[in-house]
Amino acid sequence: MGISEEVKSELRQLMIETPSWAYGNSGTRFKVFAQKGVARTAFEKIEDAAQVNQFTGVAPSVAVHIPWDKVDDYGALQEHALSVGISIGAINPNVFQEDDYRFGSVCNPDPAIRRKATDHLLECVEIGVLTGSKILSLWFADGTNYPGQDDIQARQERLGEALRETYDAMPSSMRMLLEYKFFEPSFYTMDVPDWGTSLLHCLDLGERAQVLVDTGHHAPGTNIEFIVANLLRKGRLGGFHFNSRFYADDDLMVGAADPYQLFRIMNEIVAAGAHRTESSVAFMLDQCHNLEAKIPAEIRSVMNVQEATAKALLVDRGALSKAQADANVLEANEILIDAFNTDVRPLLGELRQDMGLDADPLGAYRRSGYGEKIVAERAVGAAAGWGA
Ligand code: PSV
Ligand code: MN
Repeated sequence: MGISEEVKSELRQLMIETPSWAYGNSGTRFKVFAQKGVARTAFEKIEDAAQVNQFTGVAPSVAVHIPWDKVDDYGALQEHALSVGISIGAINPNVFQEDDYRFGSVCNPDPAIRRKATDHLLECVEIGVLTGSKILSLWFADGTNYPGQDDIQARQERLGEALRETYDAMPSSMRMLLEYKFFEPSFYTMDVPDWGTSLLHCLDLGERAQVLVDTGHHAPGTNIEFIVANLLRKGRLGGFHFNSRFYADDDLMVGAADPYQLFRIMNEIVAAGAHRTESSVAFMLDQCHNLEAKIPAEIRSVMNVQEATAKALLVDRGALSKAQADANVLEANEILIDAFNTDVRPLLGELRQDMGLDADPLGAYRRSGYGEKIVAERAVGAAAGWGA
């Protein structure tokens, strides 16, 4: 097999999950700008996610957020997904948008509120079972704004208790991913601010608890690939929330701000073979398209992840190992840079044609008329969104 055939066959294995919330209206705390044709229901978000899969061929699942995607019949939601060629991916409980959660959810000093939050996590385990999902993806806005506001250690204990109860309720086919975020909405302490805290809880829980790395959740300058490498070594990298950021948790299209960082992350993934079908690392997007059209933005993002991965697959690993063993710093660095600077777009075009797809997913989507169709069909009724 020639190098490009090898790269293509590896690339075919990389699947990327898109988030239902990317298809709803979103914004900043200053303004949500409504877009025409935006999905009104969880069912329509799934139809939009199916478009991304149709044109890229590698986005076969959609993550849901509960209650944003709450429906009466989750079996029907799953069937709808299957009927448009995709499946329901990670279930994301939402315990951050009710007045009760002002001082936290599972870390709240009030046991009644902790009970309510944990019950929601348990409900999401059930929803996972009903929809055939294999991932419960947890993120907590919990934390404090002022020193002394609450007992840091007690909050960790409360968190551990809720996670334990939830973990024990999961079927053996389900994994729990625990996402960290260094600040926002809490400004003094977040209860899960970093990968160390997440990993400590995962180690306590068991093998099916793993860390989720949201690329926008680090202090500027953090070496994310180093975190990825360490979690991979220990089998505790559960997955990603890909997005890119210039300043904080900007939730912009992955690869838009710093394609070289995305390449360095995917280089660690490829080095460990974690892009392959047998890997359990979940490659998910977590983005909000406040200005740009949503479906093509998700298509673009999937393509960006594929491009970074293709470049990582082009790294000459044999030559790199030799240069590293010889402590040939310049040569080793050049090998990475050479791969990063390769234009992989023709190769990806070929791969798509091999898969029976259009070489140009964005052009094909635009020509399909789906964008115009949803503007016409969804003119009446309220668009989905989380009203930020
Ligand atoms: C929090 O900022 C976060 O990254 C979590 O993953 C949430 O589920 C998601 O964003 C909501 O947009
Ligand atoms: Mn996230």
